[in-house]
Amino acid sequence: MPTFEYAPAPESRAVVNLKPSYGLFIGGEFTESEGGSAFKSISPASEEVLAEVTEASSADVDRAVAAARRAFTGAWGRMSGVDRGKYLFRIARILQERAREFAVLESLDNGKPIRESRDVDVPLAAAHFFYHAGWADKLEYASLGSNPRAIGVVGQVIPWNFPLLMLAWKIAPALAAGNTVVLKPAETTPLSALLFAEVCQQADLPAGVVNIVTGAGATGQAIVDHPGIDKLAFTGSTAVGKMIARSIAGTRKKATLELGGKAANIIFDDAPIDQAVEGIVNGIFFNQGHVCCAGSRLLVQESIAEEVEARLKRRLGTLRVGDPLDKNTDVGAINSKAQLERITELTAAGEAEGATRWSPECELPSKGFWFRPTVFTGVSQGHRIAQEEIFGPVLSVLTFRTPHEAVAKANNTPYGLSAGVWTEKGSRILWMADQLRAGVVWANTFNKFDPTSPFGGYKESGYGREGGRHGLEAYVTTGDSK
Ligand code: TAP
Repeated sequence: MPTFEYAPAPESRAVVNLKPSYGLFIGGEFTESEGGSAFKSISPASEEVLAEVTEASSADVDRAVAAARRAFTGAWGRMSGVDRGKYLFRIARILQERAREFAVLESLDNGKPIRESRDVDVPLAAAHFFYHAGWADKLEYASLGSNPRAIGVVGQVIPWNFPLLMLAWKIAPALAAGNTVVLKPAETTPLSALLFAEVCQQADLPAGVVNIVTGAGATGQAIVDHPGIDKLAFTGSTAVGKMIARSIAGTRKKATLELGGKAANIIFDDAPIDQAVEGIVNGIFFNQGHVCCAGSRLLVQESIAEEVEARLKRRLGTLRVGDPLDKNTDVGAINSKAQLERITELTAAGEAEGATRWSPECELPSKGFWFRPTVFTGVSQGHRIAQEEIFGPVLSVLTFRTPHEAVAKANNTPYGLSAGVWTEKGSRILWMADQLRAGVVWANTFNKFDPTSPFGGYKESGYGREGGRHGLEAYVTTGDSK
């Protein structure tokens, strides 16, 4: 396979002031670990070490929970909603002011194209803080139940695919409702959370309201198991979500779990095909397919299958894979070696099970973790690539004849997070939305996100919603639920 030497553009790097090493953010300050160690965060596009990051020990998690408790029983807990809202507005504005820095850092640490971090991740993260700032003084008008108020100290564990955005989904509603937070970012993408800690300092957020503890799974487990945590919010794999549900069974901890997905993107024969092809590309190749709601299964009506496949392949030939910091890049790096291995293993299984594999010709950088956009045709419902979450730039194509068959195939996975429907018929959209067992159904579009709109899954995609009034509900207790 042809390769080329990848060197990140130095001028874009210059906007980020990376420190050689980062401590933990506890009680409003960056501190050293008590007995923990350190790990390196690397750029998945070049394998260059970006910074050394602290691996929090359980003693560090203890300190973070204690700091969060002090803030909750102290200044933050007593603060009016109006004043809490001012802090959230301030954070939102600082995120906007430092948008370029955040976008470059996110692309460096995660590998996603700068066009996406600049136009999606960072603006949406700011939008979440703006939106929730507005709720902070209106909780009693949100139909959340009688006397809605904060739950207490919230433990939050997030994945690596949208590091800053997942942080915003978690922290903004928690703070709007008056809670305090201990958050752990994923091991491979801790840097934007640490930059966010600087934003908290810049906004003068009272000490201990937000605490960031970096580390791997063991640090996450220490948060989950900590008796001082009142509520947990987890986004990640279904496997870890199940372990967490088992860990907290029988405790007083409330939890919301946002887990995996295997969405169907369903194209009917009356759909505008060029638009649908763009929707398919966006559905699975946005963020290298590292998206829980990615349209990883294309269900296309049999009568147009050949035409859609031909146009899709033509379009894929125009995608640019490479330097995440280049504004023309469409598909960036795979986030980690481990994830690349998982994608490689599952795609090999797709071939072994008899599906036909296709990728456009493209050069890949010689260093870093890369995977060519890949399409499998001739996929059967029982194939692993039709059932398991690949979490990479890999599309499995299946066909259907009737709407009932489309629904049956779309619902035939353990997951139920999202789906897309492409058709001119409004009545069919409504019928499909009713029949599809998916928390989000997009019509004639895909991967659209908005802070006002609740997001979450059915079945093994988890429980609880994030975003909108429904998302806020997970962060309050009411007169009826002490
Ligand atoms: P996971 O491996 O589950 O990791 C998620 C987070 O949990 C990471 O911070 C991870 O730490 C931590 N963790 C690992 N083991 C843990 C344990 N035993 N106890 C507590 N925390 C633990 O998922 P991932 O690979 O980062 O992310 C990909 C998955 O997230 C996909 O399945 C994707 O669908 C899902 N996801 C879902 C959504 C929604 S909204 N439903 C959104 C984005 C992603 P380390 O990374 O440091 O190991």
